[in-house]
Amino acid sequence: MHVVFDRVRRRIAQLQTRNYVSSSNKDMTTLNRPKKISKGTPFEFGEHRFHFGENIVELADSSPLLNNLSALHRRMREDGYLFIRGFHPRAYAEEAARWTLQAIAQNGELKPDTPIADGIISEANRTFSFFRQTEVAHAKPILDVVDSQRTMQFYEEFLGGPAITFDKRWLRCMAKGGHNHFHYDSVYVGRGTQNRYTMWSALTDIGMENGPLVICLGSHQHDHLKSTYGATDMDRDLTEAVFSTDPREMVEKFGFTLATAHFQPGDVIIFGLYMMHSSAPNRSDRYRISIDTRYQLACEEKDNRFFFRKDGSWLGNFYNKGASYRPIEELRREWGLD
Ligand SMILES: O=C(O)CCC(=O)C(=O)O
Ligand SMILES: [Fe+2]
Repeated sequence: MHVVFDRVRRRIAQLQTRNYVSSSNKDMTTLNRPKKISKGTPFEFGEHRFHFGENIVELADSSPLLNNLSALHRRMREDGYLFIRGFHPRAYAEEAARWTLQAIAQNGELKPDTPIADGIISEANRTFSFFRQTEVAHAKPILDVVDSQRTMQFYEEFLGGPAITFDKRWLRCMAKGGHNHFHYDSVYVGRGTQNRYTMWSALTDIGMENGPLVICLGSHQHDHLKSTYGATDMDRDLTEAVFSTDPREMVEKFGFTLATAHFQPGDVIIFGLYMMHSSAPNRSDRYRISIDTRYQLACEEKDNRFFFRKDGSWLGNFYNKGASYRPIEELRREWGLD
Protein backbone atom coordinates (compact mmCIF):
# COMPACT_ATOMS: atom_id res chain seq x y z
CA MET A 1 0.00 0.00 0.00
CA HIS A 2 2.71 2.47 0.93
CA VAL A 3 4.44 1.75 -2.33
CA VAL A 4 1.26 2.64 -4.20
CA PHE A 5 0.88 5.77 -2.15
CA ASP A 6 4.46 6.80 -2.79
CA ARG A 7 3.84 6.34 -6.48
CA VAL A 8 0.78 8.59 -6.28
CA ARG A 9 2.70 11.21 -4.37
CA ARG A 10 5.59 11.14 -6.83
CA ARG A 11 3.17 11.37 -9.74
CA ILE A 12 1.40 14.36 -8.17
CA ALA A 13 4.76 16.00 -7.55
CA GLN A 14 5.79 15.34 -11.17
CA LEU A 15 2.59 16.78 -12.55
CA GLN A 16 2.77 19.75 -10.24
CA THR A 17 6.30 20.44 -11.41
CA ARG A 18 5.29 20.09 -15.03
CA ASN A 19 2.43 22.50 -14.51
CA TYR A 20 4.18 25.10 -12.51
CA VAL A 21 7.75 25.31 -13.77
CA SER A 22 8.21 27.53 -16.78
CA SER A 23 11.48 28.20 -18.56
CA SER A 24 11.38 31.85 -17.64
CA ASN A 25 10.79 31.18 -14.00
CA LYS A 26 12.16 28.12 -12.28
CA ASP A 27 10.26 28.62 -9.08
CA MET A 28 6.66 28.88 -10.16
CA THR A 29 5.61 26.31 -7.60
CA THR A 30 5.87 28.79 -4.82
CA LEU A 31 5.10 31.86 -6.90
CA ASN A 32 1.88 30.33 -8.11
CA ARG A 33 0.61 29.79 -4.61
CA PRO A 34 -1.45 32.61 -3.21
CA LYS A 35 0.27 34.62 -0.53
CA LYS A 36 -0.53 33.82 3.07
CA ILE A 37 -3.59 35.78 4.13
CA SER A 38 -2.39 38.34 6.63
CA LYS A 39 -3.92 38.98 10.00
CA GLY A 40 -6.74 41.51 9.95
CA THR A 41 -7.65 40.92 6.28
CA PRO A 42 -11.41 41.45 6.00
CA PHE A 43 -13.64 38.75 4.60
CA GLU A 44 -17.10 39.71 3.33
CA PHE A 45 -19.64 36.95 3.83
CA GLY A 46 -22.93 38.31 2.49
CA GLU A 47 -23.82 41.17 4.79
CA HIS A 48 -21.33 40.03 7.42
CA ARG A 49 -17.69 40.98 7.72
CA PHE A 50 -15.08 38.85 9.47
CA HIS A 51 -11.37 39.42 9.98
CA PHE A 52 -8.60 36.89 9.55
CA GLY A 53 -6.99 36.01 12.82
CA GLU A 54 -10.14 36.79 14.78
CA ASN A 55 -13.05 34.53 13.91
CA ILE A 56 -11.81 33.28 10.56
CA VAL A 57 -8.49 31.60 9.74
CA GLU A 58 -6.75 30.25 6.69
CA LEU A 59 -7.02 26.50 6.08
CA ALA A 60 -3.85 24.52 6.88
CA ASP A 61 -2.30 23.00 3.77
CA SER A 62 -1.73 19.25 4.19
CA SER A 63 0.00 18.73 0.84
CA PRO A 64 3.40 18.32 2.55
CA LEU A 65 1.91 15.31 4.38
CA LEU A 66 0.85 13.43 1.25
CA ASN A 67 3.45 10.73 1.85
CA ASN A 68 2.53 10.31 5.49
CA LEU A 69 -0.68 8.36 5.84
CA SER A 70 -0.77 8.35 9.63
CA ALA A 71 -0.28 12.14 9.72
CA LEU A 72 -3.15 12.55 7.24
CA HIS A 73 -5.36 10.32 9.38
CA ARG A 74 -4.44 12.28 12.49
CA ARG A 75 -5.20 15.60 10.81
CA MET A 76 -8.55 14.32 9.60
CA ARG A 77 -9.40 13.01 13.06
CA GLU A 78 -8.30 16.14 14.90
CA ASP A 79 -9.09 18.96 12.46
CA GLY A 80 -11.91 17.28 10.55
CA TYR A 81 -10.54 18.20 7.14
CA LEU A 82 -7.61 17.98 4.75
CA PHE A 83 -6.85 20.96 2.56
CA ILE A 84 -4.51 19.80 -0.18
CA ARG A 85 -3.13 22.39 -2.54
CA GLY A 86 -2.45 21.10 -6.03
CA PHE A 87 -4.08 17.73 -5.36
CA HIS A 88 -5.25 17.68 -8.99
CA PRO A 89 -2.81 18.85 -11.64
CA ARG A 90 -3.66 22.46 -12.30
CA ALA A 91 -3.82 21.95 -16.08
CA TYR A 92 -6.48 19.24 -15.67
CA ALA A 93 -8.59 21.39 -13.35
CA GLU A 94 -8.32 24.30 -15.79
CA GLU A 95 -9.33 22.05 -18.65
CA ALA A 96 -12.39 20.93 -16.66
CA ALA A 97 -13.31 24.59 -16.05
CA ARG A 98 -12.85 25.40 -19.75
CA TRP A 99 -15.08 22.49 -20.71
CA THR A 100 -17.77 23.68 -18.28
CA LEU A 101 -17.52 27.28 -19.49
CA GLN A 102 -17.92 26.05 -23.06
CA ALA A 103 -21.22 24.46 -22.00
CA ILE A 104 -22.28 27.72 -20.36
CA ALA A 105 -21.28 29.64 -23.51
CA GLN A 106 -23.45 27.30 -25.57
CA ASN A 107 -26.36 28.34 -23.37
CA GLY A 108 -25.52 31.95 -24.25
CA GLU A 109 -24.73 32.81 -20.64
CA LEU A 110 -21.24 34.28 -20.98
CA LYS A 111 -20.79 37.99 -21.55
CA PRO A 112 -20.71 38.58 -25.33
CA ASP A 113 -17.30 39.22 -26.91
CA THR A 114 -15.31 38.00 -23.92
CA PRO A 115 -12.96 34.99 -24.01
CA ILE A 116 -14.64 31.80 -22.84
CA ALA A 117 -11.72 30.99 -20.54
CA ASP A 118 -12.29 34.24 -18.61
CA GLY A 119 -15.74 32.99 -17.58
CA ILE A 120 -17.34 36.44 -17.43
CA ILE A 121 -21.02 36.14 -16.48
CA SER A 122 -23.68 37.53 -18.85
CA GLU A 123 -26.27 40.07 -17.80
CA ALA A 124 -28.80 37.32 -17.09
CA ASN A 125 -26.47 36.24 -14.26
CA ARG A 126 -27.57 32.62 -14.26
CA THR A 127 -26.19 30.09 -11.77
CA PHE A 128 -25.74 26.62 -13.25
CA SER A 129 -25.51 23.24 -11.65
CA PHE A 130 -24.95 20.55 -14.20
CA PHE A 131 -25.94 17.77 -11.80
CA ARG A 132 -28.11 15.75 -14.13
CA GLN A 133 -26.54 16.88 -17.37
CA THR A 134 -24.16 13.99 -17.57
CA GLU A 135 -23.00 15.00 -21.07
CA VAL A 136 -21.36 17.94 -19.28
CA ALA A 137 -20.70 16.73 -15.73
CA HIS A 138 -19.51 13.23 -16.67
CA ALA A 139 -17.45 14.18 -19.71
CA LYS A 140 -13.78 13.21 -19.91
CA PRO A 141 -12.33 16.58 -18.82
CA ILE A 142 -14.36 16.37 -15.60
CA LEU A 143 -13.78 12.71 -14.84
CA ASP A 144 -10.08 13.14 -15.62
CA VAL A 145 -10.06 15.23 -12.45
CA VAL A 146 -12.46 13.63 -9.97
CA ASP A 147 -12.21 9.96 -11.07
CA SER A 148 -8.55 10.08 -12.00
CA GLN A 149 -6.29 7.20 -11.16
CA ARG A 150 -4.41 9.36 -8.73
CA THR A 151 -7.63 10.41 -7.01
CA MET A 152 -8.87 6.85 -6.66
CA GLN A 153 -5.45 5.65 -5.48
CA PHE A 154 -5.43 8.35 -2.86
CA TYR A 155 -8.77 7.12 -1.45
CA GLU A 156 -7.75 3.47 -1.65
CA GLU A 157 -4.72 4.32 0.39
CA PHE A 158 -6.52 6.65 2.77
CA LEU A 159 -9.44 4.27 3.35
CA GLY A 160 -7.36 1.11 3.23
CA GLY A 161 -9.09 -0.79 0.42
CA PRO A 162 -10.76 -0.56 -2.99
CA ALA A 163 -12.70 2.72 -3.18
CA ILE A 164 -15.70 3.92 -5.17
CA THR A 165 -17.20 7.31 -5.94
CA PHE A 166 -20.90 8.17 -6.31
CA ASP A 167 -22.28 8.28 -9.85
CA LYS A 168 -23.69 11.70 -9.06
CA ARG A 169 -21.19 14.55 -9.17
CA TRP A 170 -22.08 18.05 -8.10
CA LEU A 171 -20.63 20.41 -10.73
CA ARG A 172 -21.49 23.96 -9.60
CA CYS A 173 -21.11 27.23 -11.50
CA MET A 174 -22.06 30.16 -9.32
CA ALA A 175 -23.02 33.46 -10.87
CA LYS A 176 -22.78 36.70 -8.91
CA GLY A 177 -24.53 36.35 -5.56
CA GLY A 178 -24.70 32.56 -5.89
CA HIS A 179 -23.80 30.48 -2.84
CA ASN A 180 -24.83 27.68 -0.51
CA HIS A 181 -25.83 27.61 3.14
CA PHE A 182 -24.47 25.90 6.25
CA HIS A 183 -25.08 22.16 6.38
CA TYR A 184 -23.61 18.78 7.24
CA ASP A 185 -23.39 16.49 4.23
CA SER A 186 -24.78 13.65 6.39
CA VAL A 187 -28.25 15.16 5.97
CA TYR A 188 -28.05 14.92 2.17
CA VAL A 189 -25.72 12.02 1.42
CA GLY A 190 -25.50 10.11 4.70
CA ARG A 191 -27.19 6.74 4.11
CA GLY A 192 -25.11 3.60 4.47
CA THR A 193 -21.54 3.81 5.69
CA GLN A 194 -20.48 6.79 7.76
CA ASN A 195 -16.94 6.28 6.54
CA ARG A 196 -17.46 8.50 3.52
CA TYR A 197 -15.62 11.60 2.40
CA THR A 198 -16.58 14.65 0.40
CA MET A 199 -13.94 16.16 -1.82
CA TRP A 200 -14.61 19.74 -2.86
CA SER A 201 -12.37 20.64 -5.82
CA ALA A 202 -11.79 24.17 -7.06
CA LEU A 203 -11.75 24.33 -10.84
CA THR A 204 -11.37 28.09 -11.20
CA ASP A 205 -9.31 30.55 -9.19
CA ILE A 206 -11.51 31.19 -6.15
CA GLY A 207 -10.31 34.03 -3.96
CA MET A 208 -12.09 35.92 -1.21
CA GLU A 209 -14.27 37.71 -3.80
CA ASN A 210 -15.31 34.62 -5.70
CA GLY A 211 -17.37 32.71 -3.17
CA PRO A 212 -14.87 30.37 -1.50
CA LEU A 213 -15.96 27.36 0.51
CA VAL A 214 -16.01 28.08 4.25
CA ILE A 215 -15.88 25.34 6.88
CA CYS A 216 -16.61 25.54 10.61
CA LEU A 217 -13.67 24.32 12.65
CA GLY A 218 -14.76 22.18 15.57
CA SER A 219 -18.15 21.33 14.06
CA HIS A 220 -17.06 17.70 13.45
CA GLN A 221 -16.78 17.28 17.23
CA HIS A 222 -20.07 18.90 18.25
CA ASP A 223 -21.83 15.84 19.63
CA HIS A 224 -25.21 17.44 20.21
CA LEU A 225 -25.34 18.88 16.69
CA LYS A 226 -24.24 15.57 15.23
CA SER A 227 -26.81 13.51 17.15
CA THR A 228 -29.74 15.82 16.33
CA TYR A 229 -29.44 17.78 13.09
CA GLY A 230 -26.64 15.54 11.83
CA ALA A 231 -28.76 12.40 12.33
CA THR A 232 -31.59 13.62 10.10
CA ASP A 233 -32.07 12.27 6.60
CA MET A 234 -33.90 14.98 4.70
CA ASP A 235 -35.68 12.56 2.36
CA ARG A 236 -36.65 10.03 5.03
CA ASP A 237 -37.60 12.51 7.74
CA LEU A 238 -38.88 15.24 5.40
CA THR A 239 -36.88 17.87 7.23
CA GLU A 240 -35.27 21.01 5.90
CA ALA A 241 -31.64 20.27 5.17
CA VAL A 242 -30.00 23.66 5.58
CA PHE A 243 -29.06 24.26 9.21
CA SER A 244 -28.31 27.98 8.99
CA THR A 245 -27.89 30.82 6.56
CA ASP A 246 -26.09 32.95 9.13
CA PRO A 247 -22.30 32.71 9.45
CA ARG A 248 -22.36 34.99 12.48
CA GLU A 249 -24.31 32.48 14.57
CA MET A 250 -21.84 29.75 13.64
CA VAL A 251 -19.19 31.86 15.36
CA GLU A 252 -21.13 33.44 18.20
CA LYS A 253 -23.70 30.80 19.12
CA PHE A 254 -21.74 27.65 18.35
CA GLY A 255 -18.23 28.90 18.99
CA PHE A 256 -16.85 27.67 15.67
CA THR A 257 -13.96 29.35 13.92
CA LEU A 258 -14.54 29.81 10.20
CA ALA A 259 -11.81 28.65 7.82
CA THR A 260 -11.25 29.26 4.14
CA ALA A 261 -8.47 29.94 1.63
CA HIS A 262 -7.71 31.47 -1.71
CA PHE A 263 -8.17 28.37 -3.85
CA GLN A 264 -6.36 27.68 -7.10
CA PRO A 265 -7.62 25.29 -9.77
CA GLY A 266 -6.82 21.80 -8.50
CA ASP A 267 -6.84 22.61 -4.77
CA VAL A 268 -9.20 20.45 -2.71
CA ILE A 269 -10.78 20.21 0.73
CA ILE A 270 -11.66 16.73 1.94
CA PHE A 271 -13.97 16.26 4.91
CA GLY A 272 -16.34 13.75 6.47
CA LEU A 273 -20.13 13.72 6.73
CA TYR A 274 -20.13 15.92 9.85
CA MET A 275 -18.27 19.09 8.94
CA MET A 276 -20.45 22.19 8.83
CA HIS A 277 -19.76 24.15 5.65
CA SER A 278 -21.16 26.76 3.33
CA SER A 279 -19.92 29.01 0.61
CA ALA A 280 -19.80 32.78 0.72
CA PRO A 281 -21.65 34.59 -2.07
CA ASN A 282 -19.67 35.12 -5.27
CA ARG A 283 -19.10 38.87 -5.35
CA SER A 284 -17.35 38.93 -8.74
CA ASP A 285 -18.55 38.94 -12.33
CA ARG A 286 -16.67 35.69 -13.04
CA TYR A 287 -18.22 32.22 -12.76
CA ARG A 288 -17.01 30.35 -9.69
CA ILE A 289 -16.73 26.71 -10.71
CA SER A 290 -16.22 23.80 -8.32
CA ILE A 291 -17.18 20.17 -8.15
CA ASP A 292 -17.95 18.07 -5.09
CA THR A 293 -17.72 14.29 -5.16
CA ARG A 294 -17.96 11.48 -2.60
CA TYR A 295 -15.67 8.51 -1.90
CA GLN A 296 -15.99 5.43 0.28
CA LEU A 297 -14.84 1.82 0.51
CA ALA A 298 -16.38 -0.38 -2.19
CA CYS A 299 -17.21 -3.06 0.39
CA GLU A 300 -19.26 -0.73 2.63
CA GLU A 301 -22.91 0.16 2.29
CA LYS A 302 -23.67 2.76 -0.37
CA ASP A 303 -26.22 5.56 -0.42
CA ASN A 304 -28.35 4.19 -3.23
CA ARG A 305 -29.88 7.55 -4.05
CA PHE A 306 -26.74 8.54 -5.90
CA PHE A 307 -25.96 5.53 -8.06
CA PHE A 308 -27.31 4.80 -11.52
CA ARG A 309 -30.51 2.83 -11.78
CA LYS A 310 -31.36 0.70 -14.81
CA ASP A 311 -32.56 3.72 -16.76
CA GLY A 312 -29.23 5.52 -16.32
CA SER A 313 -30.55 8.13 -13.89
CA TRP A 314 -30.23 8.31 -10.11
CA LEU A 315 -32.92 9.08 -7.55
CA GLY A 316 -31.12 11.96 -5.79
CA ASN A 317 -32.48 14.17 -2.98
CA PHE A 318 -35.98 15.68 -2.94
CA TYR A 319 -37.53 12.61 -4.56
CA ASN A 320 -40.70 12.88 -2.45
CA LYS A 321 -42.57 14.98 -4.95
CA GLY A 322 -44.99 17.46 -3.45
CA ALA A 323 -43.80 16.76 0.11
CA SER A 324 -43.41 19.58 2.57
CA TYR A 325 -40.34 19.62 4.72
CA ARG A 326 -40.44 20.47 8.44
CA PRO A 327 -38.96 23.92 8.99
CA ILE A 328 -35.50 23.96 10.50
CA GLU A 329 -36.51 26.67 13.02
CA GLU A 330 -39.06 24.28 14.53
CA LEU A 331 -36.56 21.40 14.61
CA ARG A 332 -33.87 23.56 16.15
CA ARG A 333 -36.26 24.55 18.93
CA GLU A 334 -36.93 20.86 19.64
CA TRP A 335 -33.23 20.11 19.72
CA GLY A 336 -32.47 23.06 21.97
CA LEU A 337 -30.29 24.55 19.24
CA ASP A 338 -32.24 27.71 18.57
O1 LIG B 1 -19.56 24.53 -3.50
C1 LIG B 1 -20.39 24.85 -2.63
O2 LIG B 1 -20.75 25.99 -2.46
C2 LIG B 1 -21.00 23.81 -1.75
C3 LIG B 1 -20.23 22.56 -1.70
C4 LIG B 1 -20.74 21.55 -0.76
O3 LIG B 1 -21.73 21.69 -0.08
C5 LIG B 1 -19.96 20.31 -0.64
O4 LIG B 1 -18.86 20.23 -1.21
O5 LIG B 1 -20.43 19.39 0.04
FE1 LIG C 1 -21.98 19.98 1.24
